[in-house]
Amino acid sequence: MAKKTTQAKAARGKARQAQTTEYGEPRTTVYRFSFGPWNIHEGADPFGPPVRDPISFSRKLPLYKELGFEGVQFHDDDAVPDINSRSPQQVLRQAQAVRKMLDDAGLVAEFVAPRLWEDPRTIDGGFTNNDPDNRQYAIDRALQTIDIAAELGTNKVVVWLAREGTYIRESKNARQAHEWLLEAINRMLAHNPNVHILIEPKPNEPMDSAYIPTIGHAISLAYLSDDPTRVGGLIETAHAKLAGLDPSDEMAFALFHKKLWSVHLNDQNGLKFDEDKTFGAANLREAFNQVRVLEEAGYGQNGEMVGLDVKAMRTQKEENRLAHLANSKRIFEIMVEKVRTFDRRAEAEMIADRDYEALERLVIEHLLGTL
Ligand code: GLO
Ligand code: MG
Repeated sequence: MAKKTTQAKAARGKARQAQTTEYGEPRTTVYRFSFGPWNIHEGADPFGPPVRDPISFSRKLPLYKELGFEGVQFHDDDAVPDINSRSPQQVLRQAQAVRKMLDDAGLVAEFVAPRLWEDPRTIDGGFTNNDPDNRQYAIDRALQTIDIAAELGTNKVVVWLAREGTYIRESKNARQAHEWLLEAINRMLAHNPNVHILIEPKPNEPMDSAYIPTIGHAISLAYLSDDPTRVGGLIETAHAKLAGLDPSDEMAFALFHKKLWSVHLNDQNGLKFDEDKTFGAANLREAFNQVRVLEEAGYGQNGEMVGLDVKAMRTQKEENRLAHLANSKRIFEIMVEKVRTFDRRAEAEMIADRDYEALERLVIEHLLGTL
């Protein structure tokens, strides 16, 4: 009887512990998920043919709800195809039509990002292009993206600085390039007093060396801008790993600055091409730690979404073309449970005792479910 009572007490204690953070606050975050239309993908590599047929945006839209996603991430030309051949009024009209499609489907736009890497004028970069006409084109397109975002009902604009960097260092003046980047951000801030700019750092690919390779670089630029409260970041797991950094520490750094406004969770198996693997597929422990950092900081409680920038494997057949999205969401949710049920008391004791071998085993056995 006595044993039973102790067990019941322990179970109650565990349940209580599972519902509160390490600081005793209730864990209430209900996560909302997002992805971009580019995450339903043709599948191709530089050496072979596409393995899946492309599908149109309107056919992708109903899949969001079916998969349990609520947020749509956009490039400007995902919302407005042939963007360069339309007048400003036509661009806005098309954005309004997309907003209606979103409303009808019960979805929201999370952010819009100017696609500054596919136009011939941005081959050598947009904001840091050596040609002033090309730089102007990049700025105009970024400002137009802000207008599109407003029509779609979001104030978040993501800037992935894809081609802002070099294949050959001597081809650009890096110091000057950073000045141009800051100028572009200030122009965007001035264009609309509500816009929030999320810089998405990445160290390489397509360029050999990219400017603003980490979140630390992005945040230092934010503080130099005309309104630091409106410039923050989006961290992608794979990008941090390509920079040789731990994604959860990168996220913690941005959270400390209150500047983590979106994430692109995925995975990356070492220093290779940008793989955009299913979240947790390469390293479960790193996935656990990312979720842990997000959960502990209350990420998601101010409307931030859990974005999954994942792609189906290049050779995946048509039939299972959405599994990477469903699986990434599922793995995130399992990790939330793992974070909430981690034995914090044992952890605290082991830390106090500096018994890190025990702590390591506790983490691994918890993840394996063998405790
Ligand atoms: C590529 C990036 C890309 C961006 C997207 C939004 O490596 O991760 O997918 O996230 O274009 O700007
Ligand atoms: Mg990304």
